[in-house]
This record gives sequence, C-alpha cells and structure tokens, in this order.
Amino acid sequence: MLRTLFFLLLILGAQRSVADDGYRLWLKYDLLPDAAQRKAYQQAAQFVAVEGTSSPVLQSAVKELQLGLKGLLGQTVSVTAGAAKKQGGILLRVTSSANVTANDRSAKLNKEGYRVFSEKGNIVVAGPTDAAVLYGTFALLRQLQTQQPLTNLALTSSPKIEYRMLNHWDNPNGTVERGYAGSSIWKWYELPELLDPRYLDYARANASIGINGVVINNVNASARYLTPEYLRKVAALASVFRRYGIRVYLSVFWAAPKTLGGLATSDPLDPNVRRWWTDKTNEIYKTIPDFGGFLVKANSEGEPGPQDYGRNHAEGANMLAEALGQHDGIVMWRAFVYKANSNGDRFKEAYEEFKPLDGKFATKALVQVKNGPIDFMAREPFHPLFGAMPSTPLVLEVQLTQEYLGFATHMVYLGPLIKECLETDTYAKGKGSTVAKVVDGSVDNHQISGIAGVANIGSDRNWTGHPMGQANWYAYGRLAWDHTLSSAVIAKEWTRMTLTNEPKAVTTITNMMVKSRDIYVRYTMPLGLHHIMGQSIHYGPEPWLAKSARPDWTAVYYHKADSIGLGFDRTAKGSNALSLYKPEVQQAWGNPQTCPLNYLLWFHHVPWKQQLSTGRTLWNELCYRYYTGADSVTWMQQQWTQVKPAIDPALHADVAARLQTQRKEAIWWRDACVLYFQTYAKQPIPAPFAPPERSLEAVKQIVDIYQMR
Ligand code: BDP
Repeated sequence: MLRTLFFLLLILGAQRSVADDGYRLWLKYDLLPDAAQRKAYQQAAQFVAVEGTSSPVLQSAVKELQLGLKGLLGQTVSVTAGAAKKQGGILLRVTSSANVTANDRSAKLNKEGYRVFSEKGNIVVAGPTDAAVLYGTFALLRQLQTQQPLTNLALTSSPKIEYRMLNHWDNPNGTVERGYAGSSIWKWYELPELLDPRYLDYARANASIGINGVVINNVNASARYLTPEYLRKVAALASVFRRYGIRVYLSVFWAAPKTLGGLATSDPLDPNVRRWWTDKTNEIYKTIPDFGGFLVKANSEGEPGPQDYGRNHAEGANMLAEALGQHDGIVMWRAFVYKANSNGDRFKEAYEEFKPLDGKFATKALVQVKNGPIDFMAREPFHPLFGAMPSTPLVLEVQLTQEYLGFATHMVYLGPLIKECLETDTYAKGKGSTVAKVVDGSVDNHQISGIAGVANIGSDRNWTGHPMGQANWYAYGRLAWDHTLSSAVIAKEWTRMTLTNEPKAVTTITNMMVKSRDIYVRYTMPLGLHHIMGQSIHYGPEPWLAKSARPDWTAVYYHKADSIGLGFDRTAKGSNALSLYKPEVQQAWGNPQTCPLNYLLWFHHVPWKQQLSTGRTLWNELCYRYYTGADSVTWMQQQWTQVKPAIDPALHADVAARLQTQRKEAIWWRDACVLYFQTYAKQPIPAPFAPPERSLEAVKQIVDIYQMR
C-alpha cells in the first residue's frame, strides 16, 4: 500500500516537473513530432564549425545551436574544425558584407544583417559581425522550430533600426514601476559575485529577437547606479549580456551632481557640473568598456532637469553627449513632458516644448517619444512630434508592460498596436512618410535610429505574468528588427515556437491574438475615449474621476461628457491640437463626419444623438461597442477551450483562469462606463442589450476597494 502510494507520488511529481512553466519562452526546443522531418534536419545539421577565429559571441551561437538541435532533433552536435571539406553541417562565417553572398547578391547587409544559405552541402550562417552571425543562428533555429524546409535556404535580413532597446522600469529596491510579473529580475544584493542563471536566459531571449540594448533601471532614476559600488554590479550584468551582443545603458538621475557629487548645482551649463559628468562617464567606461549610454527623464512628473536652472532639454542632452565624448555611446532624451497647465491640452505640451528645439540637439542625442501624445492608452493617434523634428533622430517608445491594458490578466497582443503606430502616415515629407520611416531614419536621412519597449518582464517564473504577455516581448523585438513584418505572421511564429505546432490550434490562437487588442479597446475605451481608468494604479474604470493632484490626471478632463455629447474637441474650435499634424492628417481626422471612428472622441465633441457612419447614434454605438467588446471575451474563452488538447495542461489552465478575470473585468468596465455616461446621455441602453444588473454606485465601490490603503 505504502509502496503504491510512493510510486503514485513519484509519478505525480514527475508529471509536474514536465509541465510547461513558461520559463523557456519561445526557445523551448522540444523534440519535433515528425520523425521524417527530424531525420532530414539531422542530416543537414550533423556538426557545427566556426570559420576563422571564434569569439564569445560566436561561442554563444554555437552553444545555442547545440542546445537547439539537441532538443528539437535529439541530436548531439559536435564542433568540428576544418569543416570546409565536409558536408551536412552548419558553418558560422564572419566576413565582410561584400563577401557574404552566395546565391543572392542583391540585398546589402548592414553590420548586424545576416544571410543563411546552402553552399556545397552545408548551411552557412554569414554576416559581417559576430552579432550578425548570432542573429542568423537564431533565424536558422526559428526555421526548425516552425518546421520550415532547410533545402535551398536563402534567409537574408538586416535590422532596419540600429538601437533596439528594452527599457526596464526597475528600481534598486527590487520593485518594478508598472510591473505585473513579480519583482525585478536584477538581484542587486547578490551582484556582482552571484550571477543568476536567469540573466543568461534573458540575454538569449533578447538576442533571439534582435534586441541589442537594455536600460536596466527605471526612468524615475536613482543615483545609486552611478556609484562605484553599483557600477561594479552593472558591469557584472554587462559581462553576461555582452556575449549576446547586448549593451547596457543607464537611466540617470538629473540631480546626481548635487546629491552624489556634492556640488552646489546640477546646472548643465556650469563647468563643474560638466566636468562631473565627464569624469563620471569616463569612470563608467572604465568599468563597462562597451557601455551604451544614457536614458533621461527630466522635468517630467516631478523629476529634476535642466529647466530647474532655466536651461532647455537640448542643453541638458548636449551636456551628456559632450560627457560621452569619444566613447561609443548615445543619449536618449525623453519627450514625455507635460506642464501643469489647467487651460491647456496635455496632447500639445511635448510638441510645444520640443518642436522649437529641433536642430539644437548634438549628434549623439536622440529624442525618445512615446507612440501617442498622452500616455500609452490602448489606442492613441501617433505622437505629433513624429514628422515634426526632421533634424533630430526620434526613438519610438512603446509600452509592453500593460499599465493601461489590463495588467497581467488581460490577453492583449500588442503587435497590432505597435504596427498601427508604425504604419500611420505622418506626411512629413509627402505620402509614405510613415512613423516607421521617420523612426528608422529613412525619411530624414539620419545615420542613427532607435526604438524602445518598456519591458513587461519580472521575477515570475514565466517572466511576464500572463503567459501570453511573452508574445508582446517577442513581437516588439521582431518589429524593432523589421517593422515591415505583419503582426499576424509574428503571432503565428510565436505561437508555433511557444505553444503548439498543431495547425488548427495555431490558426485559432493567432486569430484570437490578432483580435485581442481591438476587443480590449471596445470594452474599455471605444471610439477614441482615453484616460478614463482608475486613478494612480491605473486599474479598472473610473470615468467619474474629477479631482486629482492635477486636472490632467482626472478622467473628466479627457472625455468632457456633458448634456450635449462626449469627446475632446481638438479642432480649431477647441484646443486645436489637430493643427500640430500635417494638413493631410488634419484632413483625415478633422471632420467629425469622416474621422475614423477609432479616433472620433480623440478629436471631436460629438452629440449623443449624432448619427455615425455605422448608422447608430453616438450613444447607441458606444453601448454597442461596450457590450460586444465584453461579449468578445466570452468568445475568447470559447476559442481557448477549443485549443485545450494542443496546449500543455498547466499553461492552458493558467490562461483560462486569467480569461475568467478578463471577462469579469470587461463587464466591470462596460457597466461602469455605460452607467456613468448614461447620466449625461439620458437615454436607455439600446436593445438587444440588457441594462447592467448593478447600480453605478455599486460599480464605483469596486474601484474604491482597489484604491484603499
Ligand atoms: C506613465 C507611468 C509612470 C511613468 C511615466 C513615464 O504611469 O509610472 O513613470 O509614464 O513614462 O505612464 O515616465
């Protein structure tokens, strides 16, 4: 009896240990199911050889191939010397871009671009740098993971954007600002002596999608990272990342010369302050020779900055650019600023401060701009600074952590959100001047370009809390590398590498993912509503919020509901924020009759009874979207149930439970918003929808609970 129990426990334990806990992300490398295909792959990948001199980065490529092939094919692959005479192997070749070619001479590679091709019975992974070969290696592994043929290989790709950054909003005490996946993955008290193996897996994941820079600390920065004590810790992280082509950057606390350096001022034009930063920067490069540079949030949301001394953002950025001197580093200066101006429109404030500074930034300084003018809402029009600062390289900042998109309980695939921004035409230099082309530098011929994603990563075993959140990390990296990829293709690729290769399930999951962002918008902020979420923690709905420390932190500031209608008039009759865009954009969005409904209330105050292009009145359309949006979560649940046989049981159950929360909260949003806006619209909930079963007061209490101390 005892024996049976013992074995039963043993079996259960073993089963649990094989359950997919999500730690391996999209680099799972589970054995491929099709034996014939495995055999074909095995023959093509019998050995690995590094041509020429090896290096730590190439060693990473070799290790990854060995790991991947072992898992996917069950094949132990040795490293061979003098491979040129052999066949059936993978050759890693670093060579100048002119010599990379085999079958395809047309496409030029940039320094991180790779080419993977077949040559004399071998597979060659070639590129002009070690990092390029590493990226090519991951591309080759992706072919296997998604079960693509290896015959006549011709994969050619170069990143379109140079600085592909992940921004961590991690604090020295281990918390993560707007983090929903546990605490920080950086263990400051253990560093530099102890290197958590997780750092290496983090670097592998990033390299596999082409991310080449990480800002490890919050933009609301602590000066601690600039101390010798912490620089040694940062250097330890850098030593891990370096092997994967990733450089480390720091967010800086503007007032450090005063608080850390003991100076009387942090004025960027003060010679002592300048010297302090130059010395500090030299010290950093001594500790971390390939340090990437600085990210700065200044004079924003209470952070100190050059304006404290009557200087402007360019003067601040240029001082740091000067401190970087001959070092190979950059400054990313954030444009997320909005003065407390109760008569103004927050939409316009960053533009008004930064546009006049165009042409005043040093060569090494880039301006980092959020995708939209307010703050990472579920849908925003593109930031009017894109296309308005032709002399300044602009870094696009998107948020992967779901601060305004349901934390880690709502399934919201962000590929479509990022793509929507990238693909919108700014008309800066005529038709086709999309945000993507402004950012990649092609519109204004910039030599330097960047993109940043605010990380959704934490100490949770599966990294992102919501298992599907991994797709957002993945999609961001893939789009940072190549913004022409489709978000649906990326979703499919991720699903196949991470969840299942079963064709029907792949289609179902991809379809859910692609629709999920629009569904989220519908049940939270449809028709261009924005910033009506709960105060400070940004959780749940609070459209009635009318008092806060600043007017532009309330909801009523943005939705402007009254007895006549709803929405923020940003036309010439209103704040005229529309005038910040080029005439073509103004034309597209400026007329309430023709403005796309997704942006309607961003730019217009629309009467409740106004008939929209759908044939419904504004009120009815609003209700329609809230109700169908919430119902769509039920549809997502059904879809997820269908794919159950194809998904790891633990993982399936995890997502199913989160979908339950999502459904509950979608109804919460719907009820809160329709009941609240009804007090202005004074109309019934249209058929066939049933009015909420609870009162507005009852819904308000839920928000109160979450905001209790
Ligand atoms: C807002 C966040 C805040 C960040 C800020 C920023 O609520 O926590 O510090 O953005 O980007 O979205 O600086």
